[in-house]
Amino acid sequence: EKEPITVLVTGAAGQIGYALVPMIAKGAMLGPDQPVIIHMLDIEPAAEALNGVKMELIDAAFPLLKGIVATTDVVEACKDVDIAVMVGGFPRKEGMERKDVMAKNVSIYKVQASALEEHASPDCKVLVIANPANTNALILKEFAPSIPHKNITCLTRLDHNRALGQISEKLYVHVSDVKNVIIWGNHSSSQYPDVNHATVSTCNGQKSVRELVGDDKWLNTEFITTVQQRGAAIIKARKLSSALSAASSACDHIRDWVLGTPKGTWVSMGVYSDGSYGISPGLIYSFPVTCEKGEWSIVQGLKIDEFSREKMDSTAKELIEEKSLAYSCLN
Ligand code: NAX
Repeated sequence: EKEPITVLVTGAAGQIGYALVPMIAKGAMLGPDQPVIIHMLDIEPAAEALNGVKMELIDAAFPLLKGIVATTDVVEACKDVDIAVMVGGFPRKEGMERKDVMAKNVSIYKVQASALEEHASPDCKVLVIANPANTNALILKEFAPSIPHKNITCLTRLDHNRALGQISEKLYVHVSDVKNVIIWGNHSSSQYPDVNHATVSTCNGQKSVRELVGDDKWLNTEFITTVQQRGAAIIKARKLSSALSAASSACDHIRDWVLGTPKGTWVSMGVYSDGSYGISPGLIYSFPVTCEKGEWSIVQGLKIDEFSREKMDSTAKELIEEKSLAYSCLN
């Protein structure tokens, strides 16, 4: 039997946490033959609820689950962690300024970065989900300088999967036959869902999504805004934000990162920009990536038209603003 992999979930008593931990324990994140140990961190007011989640994990008798730690102690939570999924954060409440929310998250991510740096496995892979996800990931990177920057990512896979879902619904094809959409930029409504390189597998081979849809107007307007605003639509319908789809996409993100993307397929991940596609280095920006042997690389050489260029730059601009807001909270 394989050695267990230790996965930390912060904010584990919350909605996404509740959907995510059973998926991890069932092998949806690391594979059906990979034993796991789950560490769950939350804050003191949620300690009792967190313990309830632990009780349910015990009651579910998951064969792959080899250990559970439920704690409010950051150091205990981070100890020997191989994968850290950062779901905990401070949500924006009514009447709060953007800057105040940023300040709260900056201080949370600063502390958790240091704990990961000191106590996690040296090659720990980090996925930040809590919003503002890209900027929280950047803060984490700044305060955990000994964790390789390639190990720090944020979640835009949910947006990627939402884009696949919209194309599948439009074309009446199965979602697993659609691939290579791209989410560029920030996990916010400024993101740019791009279908220019996306394809559908048909009995006559791969066909371009743009040709099959045959409606550039829809693709350039409604499709984009539907994906950008999907989070808000879920809140309106459920009176709660997306949880099961976020948890499932987090599993997809880690699974593909660790086990590799299928040949000819890329996915979207928020990663540290190296200047590819003219995006300022030093931002955590969502790019198309392929993964092999536990490492992602940005897909190179895609043709970018003027329409895309403008949208890619405007979401980068928002990230530059968020970055300077975050840095102003450090002083
Ligand atoms: P919940 O409010 O249900 O859960 C958050 C949990 O985090 C709570 O249990 C809270 O006590 C805990 N927490 C707060 N501060 C903490 C700290 N310092 N350390 C550890 N735990 C802490 O929110 P939920 O719906 O689960 O969403 C979690 C985060 O995901 C939010 O920031 C949300 O905006 C973000 N999302 C990001 C998505 C993405 O694609 N990147 C999509 C889904 C989601 O909206």
